[in-house]
Amino acid sequence: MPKDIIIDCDPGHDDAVALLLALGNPEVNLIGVTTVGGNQSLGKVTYNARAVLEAAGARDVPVHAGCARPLVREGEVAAAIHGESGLDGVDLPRPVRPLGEAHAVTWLIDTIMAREPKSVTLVPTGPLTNIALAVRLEPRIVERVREVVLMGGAVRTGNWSPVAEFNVKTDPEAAHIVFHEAWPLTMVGLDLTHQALCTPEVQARIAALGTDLAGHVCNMMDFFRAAYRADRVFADPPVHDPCAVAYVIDPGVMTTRRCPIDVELTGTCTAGMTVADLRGVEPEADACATQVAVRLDVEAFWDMVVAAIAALG
Ligand code: PIR
Ligand code: CA
Repeated sequence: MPKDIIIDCDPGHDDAVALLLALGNPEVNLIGVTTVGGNQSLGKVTYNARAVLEAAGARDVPVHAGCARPLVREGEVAAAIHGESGLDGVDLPRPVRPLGEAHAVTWLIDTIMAREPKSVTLVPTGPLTNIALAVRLEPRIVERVREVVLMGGAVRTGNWSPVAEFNVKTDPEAAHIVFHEAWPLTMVGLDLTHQALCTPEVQARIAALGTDLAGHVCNMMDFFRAAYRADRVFADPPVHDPCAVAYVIDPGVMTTRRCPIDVELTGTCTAGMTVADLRGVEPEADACATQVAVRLDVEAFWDMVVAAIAALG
């Protein structure tokens, strides 16, 4: 039985690949997509989410727009890395199906509460604003959700500050709420996702599929690579967000370490940092609900992504 998942995202080149992996892999069933202001404005990322689904032929997956800005702080976009549209470098078909009417937060709550307990996995790949609001509005979702597997945070080096990652750093108060709830939570942060590099070899495998969709992915990766190269840290772009989906599909694709994780809110140079307590022996699952992803099986990961794009035709 495939696992039901909801991706809460801000597409975004890597969010787009996360959506494709979820759509093309038989182990997961994408029951809906919610969007949040992050990489670009809410309007732009919501359009992009719909366009990606359209390009993948997924016309029946609902999209619901959520929060336009963080809970407390001013919004910040990542135009330097994702462009003015949030998904620069690719020309996707115009989405035809209308946007879902309900706000993402109400839709998330209603969907989770209406389904079998512990059947829905949440996969946030943007700032955690929608998820934080949902859990405050309806705390019972904590018990109903199967698990939360999110892309965000960093134990070691950040990307939006020396120690903080974009999704957590742009809405740390929301992240604080989400990390402190009792649901099982896996943090797939930069420590893991910086291993998921779209090398020319990987991209050649995607290009060789020869489909329109594979062509779109290659165009996205060309833009993403150029943007990352401008920073002169990465020769190839780390494709963050599909790593979280990959973990839901097969937890064996990465190693994890169980540990308490807190979110820094007040530090003068550390706001938005995820502070993982790695001291001492690893706690048991019943004593600690959070874990951090550490090492990726890079081959297995890209095999999964290529197979999913192939399956979508
Ligand atoms: C990626 C992102 C934001 C900024 C940079 N520099 C790179 C987006 C990705 O979509 C991913 O979800 C997360 N935020 C990585 O920090
Ligand atoms: Ca993202």
